[in-house]
Amino acid sequence: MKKTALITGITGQDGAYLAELLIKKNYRVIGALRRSARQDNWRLKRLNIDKKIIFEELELSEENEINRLFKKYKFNEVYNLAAQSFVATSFNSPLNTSNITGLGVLRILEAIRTYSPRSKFFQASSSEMFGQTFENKQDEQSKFNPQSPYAISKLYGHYITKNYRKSYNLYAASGIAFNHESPLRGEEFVTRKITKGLVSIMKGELKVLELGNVYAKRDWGYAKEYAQGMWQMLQLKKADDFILSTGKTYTIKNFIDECVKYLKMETIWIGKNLKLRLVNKKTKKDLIKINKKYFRPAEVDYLRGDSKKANKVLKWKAKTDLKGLVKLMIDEEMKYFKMR
Ligand code: NAP
Ligand code: F7E
Repeated sequence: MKKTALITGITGQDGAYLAELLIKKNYRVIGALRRSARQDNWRLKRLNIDKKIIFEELELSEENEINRLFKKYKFNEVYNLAAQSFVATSFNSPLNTSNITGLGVLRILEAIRTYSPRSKFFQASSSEMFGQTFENKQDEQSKFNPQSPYAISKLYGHYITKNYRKSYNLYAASGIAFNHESPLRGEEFVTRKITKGLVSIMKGELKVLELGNVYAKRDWGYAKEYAQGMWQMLQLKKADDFILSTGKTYTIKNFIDECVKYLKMETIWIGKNLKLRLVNKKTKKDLIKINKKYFRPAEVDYLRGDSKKANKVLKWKAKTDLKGLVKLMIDEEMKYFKMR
């Protein structure tokens, strides 16, 4: 019998990779998307899977829409990937973020409890929940200290998932994923902003790229591998929480250096902090500048995950390192630049 899976956030980066994986595994994939005038499903088209998904409308703030789906289908697995996922936006839209990223999780859990208690549930938790951390590496036991409305909403989603697991004996698992990137990453996130920005500069379509705090450190992995980890979390006998991470951490500045190296651009850094600039070695023209408008009201300075548990129990390990990730992202940036 074919398994049926619901993926909320099917139009996002992770939704696309997870759908690709489940289709390969012969699942019937129900992709939940919210109504939008400019729905083009570019990620699903790029992976050539847009025709293999059954689309259903679902707005995470609407309980009725969620319940309707659970009455219509019997889901073996439910992956909740939908969220207002951009940390910077969460400072401007804290209520919407709390409603979607936080309470949205509860709406789905309530639908599962009421209509489908045997469905296995995956919640996309986030390393942002650790926030300002004082530990060298963060694992499943580390203290949470969230720094944004986004992270606080994710923490609510994380705890309500644990609570429904315990109170109602649901199979409800949480994957605490550290940053994962890919050519399908949204352009507002810093890695994609950099790969797209630098390629546009090389091609003469952009003069200067403006960024915020390039001294922050992140543990960046490859999103496709993280989708695999999410699926593995729902194949166990008992639901649990797992960290997905690479265990390595780099500054945004390190990420830029890796990109510049791969693109063979002759550049040097001049100045520091707000005056920091990346300039063309020959012409001395600015290529990257710092703009205060990209700084956040509260920053997360350092994240580095410890995935020992996922490694031991799931046999999951991140394989792609920073260099490999940069190559993947820039190669595809170049390919689609040529095709325009
Ligand atoms: P993403 O690319 O921003 O995708 C978010 C998805 O949520 C999109 O499909 C979006 O639809 C949908 N969505 C937003 N608001 C919605 C609403 N009100 N109702 C229904 N759907 C809505 O995010 P991602 O990078 O794939 O991440 C997937 C999940 O993992 C998110 O929950 C994110 O918070 C979490 N996470 C991500 C990372 C990471 O590094 N990528 C790390 C930890 C946790 P539209 O296309 O219509 O906007
Ligand atoms: O920022 C700094 C910024 O927006 C990373 C989401 O997927 O991962 C993501 O959240 C860092 C921050 O990702 C710019 O201040 C500097 O320190 O790429 P980001 P994020 O905030 O880490 C977590 C795990 C999630 O759960 C989230 O959903 O880069 N930074 N300059 C900048 N960031 C952006 N976006 N733009 C800049 O110009």
